[in-house]
Amino acid sequence: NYQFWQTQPVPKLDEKVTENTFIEPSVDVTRIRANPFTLPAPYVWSDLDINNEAELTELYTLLSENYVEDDDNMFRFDYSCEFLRWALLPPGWLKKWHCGVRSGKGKLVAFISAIPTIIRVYDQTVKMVEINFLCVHKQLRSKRVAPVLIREITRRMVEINFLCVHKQLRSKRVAPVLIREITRRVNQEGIFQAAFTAGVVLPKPIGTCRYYHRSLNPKKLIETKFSHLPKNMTMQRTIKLYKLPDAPKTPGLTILEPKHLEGAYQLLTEYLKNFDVVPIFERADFDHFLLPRDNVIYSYVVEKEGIVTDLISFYCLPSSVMHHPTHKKIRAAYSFYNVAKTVSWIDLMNDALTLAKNENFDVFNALDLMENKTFLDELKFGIGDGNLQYYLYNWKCPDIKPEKVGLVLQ
Ligand code: YNC
Ligand code: MG
Repeated sequence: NYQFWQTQPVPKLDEKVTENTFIEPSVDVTRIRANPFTLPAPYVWSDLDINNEAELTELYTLLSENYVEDDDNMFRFDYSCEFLRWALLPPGWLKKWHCGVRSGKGKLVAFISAIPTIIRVYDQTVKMVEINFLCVHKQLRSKRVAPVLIREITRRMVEINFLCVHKQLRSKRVAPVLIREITRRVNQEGIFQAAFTAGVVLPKPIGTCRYYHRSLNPKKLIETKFSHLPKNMTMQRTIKLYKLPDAPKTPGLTILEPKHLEGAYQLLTEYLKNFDVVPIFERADFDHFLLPRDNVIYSYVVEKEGIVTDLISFYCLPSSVMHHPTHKKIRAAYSFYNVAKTVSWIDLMNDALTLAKNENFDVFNALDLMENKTFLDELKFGIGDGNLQYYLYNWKCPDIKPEKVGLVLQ
């Protein structure tokens, strides 16, 4: 198992890590392989120009039809074009890190991206990339027929012989080629570590977080089977249970504007010192990721006499509802970076929920990281299914508990 991952500089799943250090030493960039890895014919590499509306739309289409789905294949992430521009064009972005694959006919069939970042892990601060949007078109994925055959033959308890899968059904194993190729392109820039998250378990998570969901529009969530009507509850009682105030309660709470950036930046930078894996934002990165953009990123501060004392932010990531006659999308807000200094977490995040409700979101999602466990129950969040695993590439460190994770990726 882990045919690919066992060849990579990552700890074994059962390894107990006590050091905090790289796995393979960095090498001189002149020694990095100069040529791209070979794709199976007739596929070819094709970097995407995210600033070009037509190419961005091609990426949007690939992801909206083939990216991450829930375990029951009812919902699929629907990252918007504006969101992809925000996530893929931060300060220091490179076109060669927007790595696409096209078919013989020129259709975009796979993608992987890297963006530059600085990550602090415990007491080590390391230049890294964040890897995201790994996607292979459904028709090109491993069909994984062999395991099904093996399971069936084992069930019948006969001798295993003549195991054969038609070539067209065999795994093209495109994902490992994408990962090796983006690694090569990142290494070419003198970077040898990466951070990423995934729903699947690979060797080896540095931490495991859980998603929680807070209904804002329970009727629609129930109609789409995102959630279900609790036993002994009517729709009317459920709607009442999740009702929020008409407006936020904290005095001085306002939309984050350019004049707040320096104060908000200092506030978050200081706050992130409390955690064991965090991004080290430079001012330009902070401005890029926190300045509000409609339908992408929503940020608010508490300001008193020009001093920024508290911060709220959440990003907008809708999901397509795959098989519903009328509801086509769920509009979800995802908690991003928040700091509660002069108000309680409960009061601050109740305002966050109210702001999200008023921006027409159907649900507010948060991971159980940083100090989030202090408000999830009280504010009526329910636990989600499945974990979000945090990974570092070519780095090993002791396990990090969710409440010590201070990194939120898109
Ligand atoms: C995954 N999410 O285990 P083994 S998250 C990493 N991240 O390898 P094949 C993954 N590896 O077990 P398929 C992975 N999912 O043999 C699977 N794998 O060692 C591993 N889904 O490849 C898997 N997007 O081509 C196995 O699989 C190998 O055709 C199998 O393609 C996989 O963006 C995939 O969930 C995920 O589009 C592309 O299923 C496809 O099935 C798909 O036979 C829907 O691959 C969308 C989806 C993933 C979202 C994400 C983070 C990605 C991180 C990648 C790792 C980066 C490493 C650091 C590189 C830079 C380093 C520097 C410096
Ligand atoms: Mg494949």
